[in-house]
Amino acid sequence: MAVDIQLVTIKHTPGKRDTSDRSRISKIKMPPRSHHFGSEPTGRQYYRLATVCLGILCLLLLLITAVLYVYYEGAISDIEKKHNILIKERHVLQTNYITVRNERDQLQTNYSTKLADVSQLQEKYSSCIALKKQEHRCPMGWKSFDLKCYYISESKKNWMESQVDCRQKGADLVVIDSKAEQTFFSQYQRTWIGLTDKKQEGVFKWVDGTPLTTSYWMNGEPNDVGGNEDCVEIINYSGTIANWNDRPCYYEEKWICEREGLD
Ligand code: 2F8
Ligand code: CA
Repeated sequence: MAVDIQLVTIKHTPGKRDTSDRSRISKIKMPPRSHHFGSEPTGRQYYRLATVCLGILCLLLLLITAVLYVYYEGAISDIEKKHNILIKERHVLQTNYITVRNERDQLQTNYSTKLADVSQLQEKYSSCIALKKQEHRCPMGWKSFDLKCYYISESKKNWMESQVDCRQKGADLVVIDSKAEQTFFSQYQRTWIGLTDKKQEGVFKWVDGTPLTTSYWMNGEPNDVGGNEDCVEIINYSGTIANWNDRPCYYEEKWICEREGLD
């Protein structure tokens, strides 16, 4: 702080009192006590200024803190809302995933079943085609069974005439040499088959000369009633597979012829 001092020259003569000294000293200019605009601030004014600045700073800090609090409070609330929405979406997705997985398992099971069905149908189709081909290999009006052709008569003849008719057709009375064949013909009643013991009583032979190995006699047969029963019929009264009976050859019955398929 500069003090404006006006220097005044005082001549002092010893022994002589200069009465004008006081008036002269009073002429020394002192700086003004109060600060006016444009002049240098005092210490107190500095303190006041600093206090005001600190107050403003505190207010600013308070304001910034409040703004940041409001801002982050809103942001956190938004994040929480989004988090809750995501949790719900995840739950929905998990439920959908389980549903889709179950549907997939069901479809796989259905697919396997259908695949098995298709395989079964293909097998049936193949056997149908084979049967159809086989049917084409039999003459008109003949039945096809297991690669052979069979004629089942509508009229009735005795056993010998039946065999003659079969021969005329290029066949013989049926020779039953499998269970399937016997089962197939069990549906017919009182029908001549190609089995006889005419040549030797009690020794049954097929018309092609082969001996009888597997037989399907009805219970109690053959009994050769009256000593005259040399020809064999399917009687089928019992409804079982064992349905052969020996009977006198002169009886007139339906008959079954058997022959190979056509080439
Ligand atoms: O027609 C002859 C026939 O008569 C009976 O059957 C209906 C005999 N059955 C019994 O005696 C059980 C057959 O053996 C015989 O061939
Ligand atoms: Ca008999």
